[in-house]
Amino acid sequence: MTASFPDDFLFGTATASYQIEGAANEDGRCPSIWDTFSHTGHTLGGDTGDVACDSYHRWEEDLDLLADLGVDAYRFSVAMPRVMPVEGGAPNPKGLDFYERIVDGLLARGIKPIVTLYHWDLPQYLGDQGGWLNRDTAYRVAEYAGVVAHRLGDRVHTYTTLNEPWCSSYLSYGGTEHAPGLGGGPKAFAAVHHLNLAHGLMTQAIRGEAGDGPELSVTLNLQMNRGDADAVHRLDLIANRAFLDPMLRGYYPEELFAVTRGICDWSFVQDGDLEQIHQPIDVLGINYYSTNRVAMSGRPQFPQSATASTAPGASDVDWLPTEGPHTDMGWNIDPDGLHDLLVRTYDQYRLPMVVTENGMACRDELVVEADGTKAVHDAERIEYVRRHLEAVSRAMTEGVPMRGYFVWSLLDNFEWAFGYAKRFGIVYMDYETLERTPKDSFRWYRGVIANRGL
Ligand code: IFM
Repeated sequence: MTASFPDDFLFGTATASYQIEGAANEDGRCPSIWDTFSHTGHTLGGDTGDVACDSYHRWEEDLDLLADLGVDAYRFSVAMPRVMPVEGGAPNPKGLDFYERIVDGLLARGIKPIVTLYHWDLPQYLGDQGGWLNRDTAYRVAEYAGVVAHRLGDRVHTYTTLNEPWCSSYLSYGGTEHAPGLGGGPKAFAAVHHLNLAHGLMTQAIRGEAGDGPELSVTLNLQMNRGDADAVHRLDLIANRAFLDPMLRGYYPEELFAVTRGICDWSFVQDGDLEQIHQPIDVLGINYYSTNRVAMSGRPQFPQSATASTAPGASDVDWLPTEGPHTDMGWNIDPDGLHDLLVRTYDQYRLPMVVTENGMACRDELVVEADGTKAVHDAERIEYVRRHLEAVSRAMTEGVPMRGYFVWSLLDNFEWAFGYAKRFGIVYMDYETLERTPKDSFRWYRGVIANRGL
């Protein structure tokens, strides 16, 4: 074996509500900012999450796939629009029932539920009041977290407050790539802070309702940047430390204020906020796909119109072309980057970690074999996952406490602004028939899990 993992290491796969559930108008669910965004021409081909993988109806089939795969844990997200569909109203029992069925269905199959509470599908009624630019959103989302924790309690192994707040702030309010696509440049810093505040309030609400049994965590897509040292440092402050430091150390770095002077006065940070944000958590989730090559651009920090070619949140930095090979997303393949990121993050923050997402978009093709069975031969994805698991194992050998690894994703699904054009699943989705076909990577990963190693 080139890498082996302990028995308590969690092998799993991950998904998110809006990306797989569909059933957008059922059982009382209200629209989210992603329904609005996708229905107003902001996604490739006008794709929406209306049907997606229809997991809202086919959840048992999906849980059976997980059981067949032999995973230790499954990471999925709860949709606030299902649970709190009416502004100021009572929780929706049908929404809570749905997630309870999933949790109980997982437990019945011997699979640990890992619940993400916010994976970007903010109710539109909160979006209408400014979304994450509005401080009140943090309090509403924390209330919802408490409602979910009250119902699901300690049946959940780990509650994750937020998924990738970098995306739900910079890409969503600074840039235009993600809902609501505000394109407000430095306005995104208010969203950053309110997401941080939500994280702190959510952890307290979850602990209050679910007790000390479940683990608490947050998932960050920390950047691993290479290239010009000034640019790397600038992005470390804006993309990484703007979240890590308040959550895990209780402060914003002074240098972050310095590099944003003149464009953001941070007056939205109120007395006592940092104490609220800085709450004990058990494990840090890391989503990792690729690395960036960066350089200072010579442009001023934050012209109002940041473009996709600039680093969101830092318009004075350019993202340069990276060395190949690249995935179908155009992202470079750099497993050493994962190793280096895990080692660096542990050196600085000393928390156990779990890779909550890692995987590859490929141009998968469904083929019909001579015997009539359907298959997808995704050797590239197998190689990608194998090399990244080796990188995790290397970090562990060097003393980094890694608790698990989750492939993104169980199913091909709605890839946000790219709609259904990008396939990350280890199970192929036929979007016409909604038939699920396990790919070669599914069978390969099953072997890895069974052998506890490569
Ligand atoms: O599909 C997304 C997921 O929702 C968040 N992390 C990155 C994935 C691939 O882009």
